[in-house]
Amino acid sequence: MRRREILKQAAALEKGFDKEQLKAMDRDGDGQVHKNEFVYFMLVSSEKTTMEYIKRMEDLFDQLDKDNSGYLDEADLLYKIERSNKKLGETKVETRTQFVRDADLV
Ligand SMILES: [Ca+2]
Repeated sequence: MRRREILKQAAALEKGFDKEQLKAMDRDGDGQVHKNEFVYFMLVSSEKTTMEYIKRMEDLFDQLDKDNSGYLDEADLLYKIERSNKKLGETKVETRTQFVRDADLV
């Protein structure tokens, strides 16, 4: 998209959004435009980023969210620690698990 088109789109967006634009923003198709969907749309339409890059970041999030809760939290951290423990061997597992308990992460 060229600068002229971007400025034209920005001017149009300032006036508000029509039904088609709202539909384009609604990535998950739940009929509502959430804040992140709005931000993605604005970033992509102003060429600050691409949908491909956003998709890559979403995939990275999914990889980090080991328990598929939709959030990154201590459980994901523990999963990562336990996985690295398996690589280090049984003795280290006990030590690290105790460390995690002591740190109130469980
Ligand atoms: Ca939505």
